[in-house]
Amino acid sequence: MIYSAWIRQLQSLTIVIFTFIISAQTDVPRPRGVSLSKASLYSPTKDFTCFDGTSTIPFSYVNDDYCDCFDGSDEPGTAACLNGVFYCTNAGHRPQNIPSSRVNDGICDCCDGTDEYATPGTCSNICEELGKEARAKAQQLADLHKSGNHIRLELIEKGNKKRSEMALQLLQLEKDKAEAEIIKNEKEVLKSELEAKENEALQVYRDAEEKDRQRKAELERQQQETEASEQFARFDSNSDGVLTTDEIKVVNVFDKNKDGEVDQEEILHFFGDKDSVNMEDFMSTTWPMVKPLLMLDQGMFRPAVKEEEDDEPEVDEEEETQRVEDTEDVGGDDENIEEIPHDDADEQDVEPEQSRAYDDETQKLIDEATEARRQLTDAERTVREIESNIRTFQQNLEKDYGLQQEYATLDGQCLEYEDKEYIYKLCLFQKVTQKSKNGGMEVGLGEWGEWAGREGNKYSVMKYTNGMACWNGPSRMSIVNINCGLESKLTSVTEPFRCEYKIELTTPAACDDSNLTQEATHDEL
Ligand code: MAN
Repeated sequence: MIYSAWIRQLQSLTIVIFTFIISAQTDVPRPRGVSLSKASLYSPTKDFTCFDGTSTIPFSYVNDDYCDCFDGSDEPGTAACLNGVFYCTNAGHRPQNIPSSRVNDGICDCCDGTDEYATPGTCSNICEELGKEARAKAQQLADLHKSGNHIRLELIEKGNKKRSEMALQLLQLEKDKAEAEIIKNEKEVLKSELEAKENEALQVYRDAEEKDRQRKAELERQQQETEASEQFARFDSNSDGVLTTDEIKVVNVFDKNKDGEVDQEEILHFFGDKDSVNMEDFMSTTWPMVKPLLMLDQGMFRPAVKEEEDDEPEVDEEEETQRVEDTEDVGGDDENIEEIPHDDADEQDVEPEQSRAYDDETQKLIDEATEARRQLTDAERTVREIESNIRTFQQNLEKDYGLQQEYATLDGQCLEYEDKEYIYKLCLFQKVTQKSKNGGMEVGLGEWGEWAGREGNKYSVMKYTNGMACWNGPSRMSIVNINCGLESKLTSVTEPFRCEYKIELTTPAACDDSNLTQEATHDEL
């Protein structure tokens, strides 16, 4: 306690030095490290209240090199508080706020050297010099913005024109769409009408086809029947109308496993549990099992032969037009197996619809319906194309092209940048791509996303997202920083983080005088 009281007394002595050193650059008396705007908060005639309101201390405690306030507001001119703020006027250049912990630390932070007042001579005042440089730079920037602003104004004019033209075009497209839809509806009606007629005419052909199919099926059935009864007669050696096990035992084709005899198992297979089969059983059960074996033994299905008429064929032993030798299967004799008759005339009757010949009237109806279908397809395509154009126009009209449409004419403009390895391409408001100079495919580094500048300067940064997936990582994306320049060009492309690209773009669209003022204000601390 004694020690701290002694320190406090000692510090009081320095108050004169610390507290009442009035800034040389201004008439307003204020403690060291206090800005003009805060001077009124430090009144030597009153106690001082910490900025956070937590305590009130005698004014003599301000800048006494002892930290009394939690927020460090009592020690703006010393390094006593870790969180204090020291203000340097930097006359001739920009004023600055530095952490008061840097006061008298041997390092010159302020260009006027006031932060190192304990060791006069350590820091010289270089504010004039810096200020001059900064002013020259600012002037250059102002000049650039001024020249660029002319171009920007042109861009604004063109941008607004483009947008109003687009709005008009959109209106026109809506009208076109309405008309195209009327045409489409008409074509639909026409198509239905003509297709109904076409269908009616074709039904005649379809009916004929169906009749023909049924006739052929019947013919086929009859052929099967004839064939089966012939074979039955052949196997039924005593011609008693019943095929017995004894009769089939001597016919090789019933020897399914080709072991030289027709055994019980084989008889069971062909006759079921019966000792004999009549013609009816034979046709329905035995013949369908025997026929494939017979044909297999012959080594083939027989080639087609001509049939006299497409009527029910009258086939008997004498009239058989062709016979195929069957030396082994049917009892090993020379008996022939009749070939399955084939209706040659049928082939002309059923042809694929496309190649079928129609009568002139039907063909005319088909042609008219085909043309109506084609016209409807065209009309539908036209509507779709107009709709797609409408969508594009709507999307473009919804895009944010800056406060005054200054970026509108840049939409779709592509700019390239080459480094050692890649060629980068930014198509504004569309996408960013990267192509290796060693070949290979183009890699998408992002599609137009949004403006992403900080508050108050939204149009200074563009974000392109959802690029090609990074190997084992997220989608590639690109950030485009925009600065004023007399022409639109990319001045640098880097990849500060893997698959995150940083692009510097200059464009006259960003040469905005009011922006410049904002920036300048921002720099004034
Ligand atoms: C490619 C390029 C690079 C990227 C890697 C990630 O080589 O797109 O920019 O860093 O892929 O695998």
